[in-house]
Amino acid sequence: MVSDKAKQELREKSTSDQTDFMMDLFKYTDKDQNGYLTLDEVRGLHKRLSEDLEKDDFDQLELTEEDCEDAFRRMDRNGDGKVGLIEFGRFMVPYFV
Ligand SMILES: [Ca+2]
Ligand SMILES: [Ca+2]
Repeated sequence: MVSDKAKQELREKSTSDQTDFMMDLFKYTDKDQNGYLTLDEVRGLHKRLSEDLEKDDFDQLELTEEDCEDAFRRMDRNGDGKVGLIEFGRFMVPYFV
């Protein structure tokens, strides 16, 4: 599961609403709930979004499967093939400011 240290770091870098949003998105993406995202899970998020959202909303996202792979590689800073909450948070925070 997500460590307290990771949650702490997120809280310091973002407002509590943003933290909640990121935590929810992280949990939503982390399908097996082991506290790390894999490329398959990020690809799975893409698939689930495309199924959950109205087609028009999804088209507006302009999110392709290649974008997911690209985003995953950028999130996985230490290149171990897993993205923890800290890596995820560091990737997400710039989009909120
Ligand atoms: Ca996982
Ligand atoms: Ca990593």
